[in-house]
Amino acid sequence: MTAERADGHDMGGYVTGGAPFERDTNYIEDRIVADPATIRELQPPPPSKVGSLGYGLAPGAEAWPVEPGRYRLVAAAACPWAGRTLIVRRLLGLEHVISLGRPGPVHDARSWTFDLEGSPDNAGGVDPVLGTERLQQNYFARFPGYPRGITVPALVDVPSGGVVTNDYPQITIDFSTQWREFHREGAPDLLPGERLEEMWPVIERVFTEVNNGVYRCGFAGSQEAYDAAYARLWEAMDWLEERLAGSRYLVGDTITEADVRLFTTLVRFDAVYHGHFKTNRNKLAEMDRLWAYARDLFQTPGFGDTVDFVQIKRHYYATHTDINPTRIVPDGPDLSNWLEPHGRERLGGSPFGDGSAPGPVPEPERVAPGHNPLYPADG
Ligand SMILES: N[C@@H](CCC(=O)N[C@@H](CS)C(=O)NCC(=O)O)C(=O)O
Repeated sequence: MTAERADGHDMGGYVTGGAPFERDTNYIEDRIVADPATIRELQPPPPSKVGSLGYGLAPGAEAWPVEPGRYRLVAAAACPWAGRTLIVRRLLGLEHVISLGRPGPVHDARSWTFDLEGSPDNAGGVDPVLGTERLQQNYFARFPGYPRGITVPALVDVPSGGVVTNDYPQITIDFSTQWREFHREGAPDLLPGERLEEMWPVIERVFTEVNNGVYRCGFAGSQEAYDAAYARLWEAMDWLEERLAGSRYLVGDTITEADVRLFTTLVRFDAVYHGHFKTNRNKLAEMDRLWAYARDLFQTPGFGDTVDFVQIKRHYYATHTDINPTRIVPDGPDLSNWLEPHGRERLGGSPFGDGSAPGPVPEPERVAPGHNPLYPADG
């Protein structure tokens, strides 16, 4: 990050002095769709920070065709927004049609680098499919001098090497709706038609108050902004704690897109947000229902098996040098508790409804031993 960035953060990184944190939600809004001609005919979507369903292209955006093997998802395991795409890709079984490029956990002012330690994929610090060292090169291949954040997740067109979209709120929706032909057998319906009306307001509130709420605490530029952000976050956490009393999942009795979006924040909560972002009224592990719910998801194939706690901690503590100038990564907390029984089965429901769980994670994408209690260092 630099001071010249179009999103204006000016305190050497992520914090704008004296001000509340404002997320830059301007994306490359192109979409990869099953039927480009039809999508071009549909009405443009209303402004949204959570994506849209049933609408056409945003003004100025282009439609790209769904095509197996053509696109590469660049997703750092560290990042919660990228984490959504990793989970949904796996739940739907899209690994065989959309390949995965994995940057290391830390990026500098010039962006994410393909230097993931221990990954055979990235030997020599170059993505083996894209041939680039930095994701910035793929942004520049499409838009020379691209002035905004070089962010993950990004979908890259392999033949041209250019980024097609980094519009993460839309990417997972399009995985569900546009790539249907390539979903695995037994893939869950993460956007069930009969639940959408209930789901959108939940997704919206989870985004503004929780997903983004933790960042609002962490990157607050004044005591006042932090205090307000903290109160706002915990009001939403208390709402979720209540909401999860009667039903196993956030919306209904099977997993949906809403659960994916909440999970990526909850799984980072005690590991980083509680300390690094000062969201410390209490730990997630001290909230009975939310904690049991988060463990339930963690233990569901497709969720916990995408989580790399070592990369997550390293990313936050070493990248946000304005709030952690020493870049020291804390040793704690003990994360083995994610595997404790959750007891949520008694609420009924089942994660995949009429479908089935995804199989094991393909070997090259497996989280390294010791980075997640599902894959112990000595196992
Ligand atoms: N750009 C999006 C979300 C994606 C995002 O922020 N990803 C982070 C990692 S968690 C990133 O790539 N940051 C690089 C940067 O901002 O330079 C937003 O701010 O809403």
